[in-house]
This record gives sequence, C-alpha cells and structure tokens, in this order.
Amino acid sequence: MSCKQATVLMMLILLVGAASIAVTSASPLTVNTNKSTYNPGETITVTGIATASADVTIQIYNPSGSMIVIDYFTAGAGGSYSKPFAIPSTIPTGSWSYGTYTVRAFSGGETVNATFTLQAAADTTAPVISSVTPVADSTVTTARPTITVSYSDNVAINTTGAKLTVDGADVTASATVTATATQYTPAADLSQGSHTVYFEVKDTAGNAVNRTWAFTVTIDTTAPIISGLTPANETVSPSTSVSIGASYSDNVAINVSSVVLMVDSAAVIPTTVTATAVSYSATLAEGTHTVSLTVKDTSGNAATSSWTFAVDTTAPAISSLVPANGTTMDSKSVTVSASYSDNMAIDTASVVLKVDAATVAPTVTATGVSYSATLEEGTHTVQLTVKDTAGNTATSTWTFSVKLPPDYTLYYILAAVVIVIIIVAAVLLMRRK
Ligand SMILES: [Ca+2]
Ligand SMILES: [Ca+2]
Ligand SMILES: [Ca+2]
Repeated sequence: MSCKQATVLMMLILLVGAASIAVTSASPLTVNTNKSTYNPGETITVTGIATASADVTIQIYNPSGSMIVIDYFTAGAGGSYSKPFAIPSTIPTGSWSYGTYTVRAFSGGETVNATFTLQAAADTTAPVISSVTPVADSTVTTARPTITVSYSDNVAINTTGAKLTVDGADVTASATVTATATQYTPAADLSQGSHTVYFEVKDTAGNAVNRTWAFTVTIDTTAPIISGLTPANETVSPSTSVSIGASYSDNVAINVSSVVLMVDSAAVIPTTVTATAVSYSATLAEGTHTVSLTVKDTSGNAATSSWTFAVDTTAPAISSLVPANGTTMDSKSVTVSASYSDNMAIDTASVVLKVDAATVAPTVTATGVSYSATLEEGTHTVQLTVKDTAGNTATSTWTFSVKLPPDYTLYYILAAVVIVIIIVAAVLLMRRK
C-alpha cells in the first residue's frame, strides 16, 4: 500500500465512521395510533417516542386537511408518550367526517406522521317496515288499490334489494322503490276476494326485513240505505225548534265526508255527522219545509231521501157557536154546532164535544162539528175541544137554555065545553018556554 492509498483508506474509514455517528444520532421521534380504523364514539390512543422530557405537539387533520385537534405536552423521562383523543359518537359532527385522518407529531424540530381511517360501525340492524296499505286484513272497494310499504333503516336502504309480490307474482319491476317506500298500483283489475302481498327489503349491509299480509277486494255496487227520517215525513212540529236528521247504513262503508243535508234547498252544516247518522238543529218559520239528504258509500254509490214536514205553533180558531152563547131555545130538540179552522190542518180525530160535561158523538168534518140532542128545560153547557195536526189545542165553552112556551090546550077544551054547556042550556030553556 502506497502512501496515497493509505491516505484514501484513512479518509474512507473517517467517512464511514462519520456516517455511523450520523445514523446513531438520528431523531428518535415516532408517532402511532393504537388502531388503523375507528368507529364513531371510539377513542384514538396516540403513542410514540420522543427525546426524553422533550416538548411534543400532536395535531390531527381531518379528511379535508383541516386541523381539528392540537395538544402540547412533555415526553416522559424515557421519551415515550401516550395521548387519548375521543371521536364524537355521531358522524358527521363539526369538522369530523368519515375518511382518512393524519396524526402529526412535532418535537425538537422533527415532524412525523401517522394515519387512521374513521368509518361507520358495521350495520347489524335490519330495516323496519313502518306501515303497509291496504292495511292488513282490510277491505278495499277498488279493483286497483295502490299498494304501499313504508320503511326505514338506521343506516341506509338498498333500493335495489326490494322485492314485491302480489298473489305470488313478482311485480317489483312495476313498482316505484325509494329509500323510504315502495309503491305499486296494479295495471289490471284485481279479482274480488282476498289477495296476498309479500315485500322484502335490505339495508346496504344486507340486513333484510319482510312482511306478508292480505287484504280483500270487494266491489260495491249497492247504494246506502237511509232510514229514520226526522221529523217523520209529512208530520207537523208544534215548535219552531226542530231536530232534523236521519240514519243510514251501507253494505260496505259510508263515506262520511259525502253526507249532504239540505233544508229548504239550502245545504246546512250538520251538528253531527257519523258513519251511521246525521243530525241538525234548526230554527224554522211556520209553514211547510223540505229536507233532502244525500249520502254515498266509499265506492261512490249514492242514496238520496227527501221529505217534508211543517211547523205549526198556532192553535185552531173556533167560531159560529150554535146555539149562540146565552140564548134560550123554545124546543127540547136542539142542534149544537160550531165551526173551526187552522192555519195548517185540523186533526179531526182530536175533536171532543161535551154537552153538560158528557162526551157526545157528533158529526165531525174538517171544518166543523154538529150534534142533535133532545134536552130538558134548563141551562145547558157545551164544551168543544179541537187540535191541529201539531197538537195545538183550542177550547170553547158556551151555555144556552131550553124553556118551552105555556100550554093553552086545556084552557081551549074547557072553554069549548063551557060554550057547549051554555048552548045546550040555552036550547033547553027556549024549549020550556
Ligand atoms: Ca340497518
Ligand atoms: Ca254500498
Ligand atoms: Ca195550527
């Protein structure tokens, strides 16, 4: 080895030694996370090694590159450190979102990074079916009822995983499937009777839920039946306050909102409307009134009833009392009579005629009453009671007397006998002479 070679060798030895010194004095700073992926609500434990007792800064950057956490502390005597950072239980929250985060540590002019991923926890909860229509075991009155299933999931529905069958036929392709509901309307009439629907749906994790139910199709062509008309047809109310109403029924179901009640051709707002009856309280003028009620079933079949009634608060008027009140009759054969009238109509069956407090059987017409009697001399009392068809009552009471003229027949006979005797006596006297 020449002197020159020895010099080069020495320089190499020095360079290698210097390199070895440089390696052994490299930064000891490290940073790690205890897991590579986290779920919401978990805690990130950041660990590492720094120079003993050195100041350390930890920063965490979200997937958008924004720093969302910063922490300062001093490494332990051995240089190691460990720091917990809580992840919100609900993501997204604030600056927290799903994605890859960077943890950065600074100490003594050194910078080191670690990364972790924040992702949703595995979904093990099946979707929930909240409602179906037609409702299970219900009856529909249309041949093409819209079938709807509503549902939700704690994470997300897989809209391509839904399946809908009607009576075993898969109709999914004709249904509208969204993240919250699936809807299908038959393109052809369903037959009358029971139909079975099956539906299933999955969430994006593959958790499935299904429901099977049935409903019945009944096509209704029978109109409702109206009964119990109030006031009854062609009756008369004695009050201007009148309760109006009717009952109704249907072979399937009444459409309550279809009920239309009209009084004197004007629609009124009923006091109550139910699936079985309607009622209305009216204040009406005297006279005749008309009511019309229309009610439909849930298939639109309609029934209408119209009826009339009257309001009458005025009592009949009694007139033309015979014998006139206070008069004296000179015969025992007496005809008692009176006339009457009403603003609406007399109830002829209500007429009661009493003579001297005894009810008699007179001839009764719509306009008057007549009764022929043989009465003793003296004062007689007549009482007439008559009602109209609303029950309003009128009564008249009057009196008259019967007094026969004196009987002169006996005087006439005695006078005739006296005259005969006088004549006979006169004749006998003339013969003696
Ligand atoms: Ca789920
Ligand atoms: Ca019906
Ligand atoms: Ca009257």
